[in-house]
Formats: sequence, C-alpha cells, structure tokens
Amino acid sequence: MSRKFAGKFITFEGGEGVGKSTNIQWCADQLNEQGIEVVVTREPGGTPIAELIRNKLLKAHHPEPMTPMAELLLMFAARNQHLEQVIIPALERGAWVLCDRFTDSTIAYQGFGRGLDLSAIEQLKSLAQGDVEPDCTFLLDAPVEVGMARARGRSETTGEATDRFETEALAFFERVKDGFHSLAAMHSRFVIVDATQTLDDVQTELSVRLSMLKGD
Ligand code: Z5A
Repeated sequence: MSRKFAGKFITFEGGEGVGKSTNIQWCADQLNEQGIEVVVTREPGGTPIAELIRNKLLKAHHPEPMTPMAELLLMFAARNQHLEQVIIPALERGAWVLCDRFTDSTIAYQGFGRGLDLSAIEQLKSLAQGDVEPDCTFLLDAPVEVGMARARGRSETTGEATDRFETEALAFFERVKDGFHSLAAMHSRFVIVDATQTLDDVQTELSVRLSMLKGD
C-alpha cells in the first residue's frame, strides 16, 4: 500500500530528449494558474547533496570506470535525500510534486539497461523509498532515434556537454525503452503519451490527465 498525502506526486519518464523537461514546466504553469502550489524537481538531484551526487553520476569521464552497482547505490542515495528533504515535505503540505524521472528510471536504466538484478533493485527501492509511490507516471514514448535527435538539436543550441549516459550504444537505450514498457504494463499509475505528436497534441493529452487527477 502506498502512502496517501495531501498533495499529488507525478513523475515524468522516458528516454533522452522525449520532452520531459519541456512538458513538466508546461504542466507546472497550468497547475499554478489554477492556484495549485507546484514543486518541479528532478532525479538524480533536487537537493544540494543529491545534485552533488548527480554531478558524479553524469560526469562523462572519471579516472576509473564507475561500476554498475556503485551507479545504482548512488541513484538511491540521491533519491532518499531528495524524498526526505523535498518530496515528502511538499506532498505533506499539499503541494503537487512534478518530478523529472524517479525509480522507474532506475529499473529501466540500471535494471534493463545495465542488467543489474531486478530483485536487488526492489530491495533497495523499499529501503530508500519506503511506501512512497507516484500517483501518476507519464511515460513520454518515442523511438530512441527521435529522442536522441531532439536532444542533439537542443545541445547544439545550448552548448551543453555530453553526459556519461549519452555515451552508451543504441542497444542500451533500446533495452531501457523495453524496461519502461514492461513497467507500464505492470502498473496502472502509468499513462503512455505518444511523444512523437506535436507539442500541442502532447500537452492537450497531459491537460486532460491533469484534470482527471484534480478530480474536475
Ligand atoms: N538515470 C538513471 O540511469 N537512473 C535513474 O534512476 C535516474 C536517471 C533518475 C539524467 O538525464 C540521466 O540519468 C538519464 C538517465 C539517468 N540519462 N539518459 N539518457 P536527464 O534526466 O538530465 O536528461 P535526459 O533524460 O537525457 O533528458 P533530456 O535530454 O533533458 O530530455 P527531455 O527533458 O526528455 O527533453 P526536453 O529537453 O524537454 O526536449 C528535448 C528537445 O525536444 C527540446 O528542444 C524540445 O523543445 C524538443 N521537443 C520536446 N517535445 C517535442 C515535440 N513533441 N515535438 C518536437 N520537439 C519537441
């Protein structure tokens, strides 16, 4: 049984470049206009300590390779800090938390992508996360190549550096995508949104779902 809060916990998942950041900000603006307090945050990260961990996780080059298990443990260390410092207090006071990635990313990337044992991930999940689960998870779904091309387009404009995950091969991202689809088939909180649609169409779909969550 997941814990009930005054606020709603909504996560945005999917591969690189599918539009998570763009649509989170759009959803936050919609909810703010309706007088709802919204906290927009991301994983790994979301607090000073968790952002330090994020820097290590995403840094493309280290003097030694990061082991998959170290990567997994760091994801959960950052998550526990984020939950205790930001997510739970916000949900308790009635805010809606919109989070760019959460534990489904760990199962997809470290489980399906890296091949780490899924039952070990579940054990860590229950230690780090307890009974906190998202109320709704939007899975923005697009072929890997579409997301990669969009992310490339964005980094050409912003000049952002390549991170450690972006150096992985296509097959890795295909396994990650399969992971997200398996999770969506298992959990009713998932809403799959076709992210190849125009941004307007994606946002019309999100708006309908947000109204349902609000109980309109
Ligand atoms: N990771 C992990 O391994 N395990 C974990 O537990 C967690 C994370 C929590 C964090 O990267 C990395 O950490 C991630 C997984 C790993 N690595 N990968 N891959 P991140 O979350 O910071 O970055 P990202 O996931 O790679 O996302 P992104 O590149 O920031 O993309 P996005 O937020 O999904 O997309 P966007 O920036 O909103 O949109 C990209 C561009 O497309 C932009 O120019 C938009 O204007 C455009 N766009 C968006 N939607 C559309 C539509 N519908 N049509 C046309 N253009 C669009």
